Amino acid sequence: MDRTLSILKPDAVKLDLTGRINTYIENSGLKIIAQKMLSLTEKQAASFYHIHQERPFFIELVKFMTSGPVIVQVLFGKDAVSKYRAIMGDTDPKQAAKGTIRGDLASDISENRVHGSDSIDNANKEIAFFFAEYQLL
Ligand code: IDP
Ligand code: MG
Repeated sequence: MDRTLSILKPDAVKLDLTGRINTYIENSGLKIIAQKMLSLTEKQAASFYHIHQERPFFIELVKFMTSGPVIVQVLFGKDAVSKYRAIMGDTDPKQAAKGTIRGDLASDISENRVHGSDSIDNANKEIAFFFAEYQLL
């Protein structure tokens, strides 16, 4: 069993998609063991996404992630990291399979509804980040 860090991004909150997204998560067998609505500061968003700081979309990404409240979650279960990546679907919703969160509920690569950790190591780092900033767990 392991844990992964999920963020329902500002677009998901704005469009009232959080209940539907949680249904995808719960139907996959993953447990939502922590969940908190919060607003990221620019500093927090930039720090969270620091691995992308050289990418051309970095400024746009930080602006988007601070454009409204998000819901940060910790998901728990067997192979939680890879299972959540699978039900999220491809980063680009146009490439994402039907039946996935992004395939069904998103259309734009920059506003793709959800974040999920991409490795167990990064999941632990991301959970620790939100614990330190917000006592999420
Ligand atoms: P991931 O969210 O599937 O792990 P990453 O490559 O880690 O994808 O990118 C982080 C986030 O940056 C994406 O979810 C998306 O919001 C944004 N992003 C990635 N690629 C692009 C792009 O080409 N244009 C605009 N935004 C992008
Ligand atoms: Mg990523």
